[in-house]
Amino acid sequence: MSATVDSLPADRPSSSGELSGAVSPGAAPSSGPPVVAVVGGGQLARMMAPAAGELGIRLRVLVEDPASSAAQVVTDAPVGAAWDEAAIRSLIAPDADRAASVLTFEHEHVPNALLTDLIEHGTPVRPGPHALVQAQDKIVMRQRLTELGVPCPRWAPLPSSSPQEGQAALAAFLQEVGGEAVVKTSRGGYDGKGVRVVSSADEVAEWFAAVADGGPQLLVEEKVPFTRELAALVARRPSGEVRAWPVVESVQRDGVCSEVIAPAPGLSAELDATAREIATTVAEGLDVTGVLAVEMFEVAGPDGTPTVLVNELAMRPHNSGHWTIDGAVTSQFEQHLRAVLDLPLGATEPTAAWTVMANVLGSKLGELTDALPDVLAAFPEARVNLYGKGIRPGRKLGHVNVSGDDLDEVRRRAVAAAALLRGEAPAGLRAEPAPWVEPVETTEEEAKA
Ligand code: AIR
Repeated sequence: MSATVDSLPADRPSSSGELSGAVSPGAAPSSGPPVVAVVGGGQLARMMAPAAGELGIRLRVLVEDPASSAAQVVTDAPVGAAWDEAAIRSLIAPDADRAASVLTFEHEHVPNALLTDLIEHGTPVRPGPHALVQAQDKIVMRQRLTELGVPCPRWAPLPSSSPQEGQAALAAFLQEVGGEAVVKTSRGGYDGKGVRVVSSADEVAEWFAAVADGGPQLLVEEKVPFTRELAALVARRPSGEVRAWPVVESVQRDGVCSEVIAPAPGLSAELDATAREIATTVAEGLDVTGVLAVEMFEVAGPDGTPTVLVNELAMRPHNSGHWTIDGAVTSQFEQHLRAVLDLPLGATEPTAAWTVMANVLGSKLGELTDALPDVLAAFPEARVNLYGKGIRPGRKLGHVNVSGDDLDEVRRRAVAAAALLRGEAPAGLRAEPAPWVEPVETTEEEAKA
């Protein structure tokens, strides 16, 4: 069987007499470090690698392509598709001696029937398929959240019996909510894909046609008049421990997250606690293990006091938590590894008054690293994280974290650094030193060089 956390080796003298957790020559593989198998080779798997390295945990990542983001930094990265049963079985146990301790994911597009079978045959799968289905299917998610009493926008599943019936139900919902609503595909969408704001049922005619062809069912939600978007991030381990990070504000552009401000400015302690409680209720109610991101709308309640409605769930590290890499005691990537291995969770307190994360969405540059000389010179305090991905318009290619005491300044600099990486140079940028960075004296010769 796999090396479970229970069978982790205690420190013991190695043959050289030193204390070591390393596998001694000839030791049974089960006494080696835990191996976390991850399905998906994008940036989220890539960002697990530094945390795994620090904790001495091995990562084995199923990548779509040998050049994918995670394959560039993880040495054990077999190539295969997330829907390919043989590839996932081989990821878990390439041979009898190298069984993974646990299987986890960096996206939700995985076959649930296989996961159930793996669990029945003794492989821990975290989060489990009974939880994951709520992040894969928005209708299942809305039904369950409604049962749990979690506040959600008004919603309805759209019948898939025929395009006419579906369109009629959508027209009735539009009338009920007053003209505009959001139609979503129940499965397969992310980052603004599979989501459309409509004011007439004709605007998604081709989606209804796709449903008739066997495509995923549709649902409709009221278009919430939100004041801003928030995200509550928690981690839960199988033995029940849950930890929540401070609630953040996420700024979206064209349906894609462009910035995250941690903690959410001006959020009352009450609403921060409410949002964390909702995320904890969801994690416990859905039996989520690992990191759970709960995206929320902040809306004015009946008496004008701000309150929240749940928008989406993600059961994996999430874009709204990238700030934790540089702005919290424990990053979401380390916490996810701890949680899926059922290790004690780390502290979630912020390490700075403010951290702002700015995404690099697409770039005019041929190669992002070409901007490093400029961006690192102009923003020595910035934590730049590039994902090694091919450049496409709007694609998440990297992010920048900046922390500090002055929110306006922190935000301005994170956004400006991300702009440089997108190949857009704000005028006069290089002339501006960071206000909190001591200017370095340069000699005349150095200045000329
Ligand atoms: N991802 C997963 N769900 C949502 C997002 N953004 C991350 C994962 C996945 C990658 O984005 O890391 O592998 C896919 O990015 P792209 O740009 O290829 O679509």
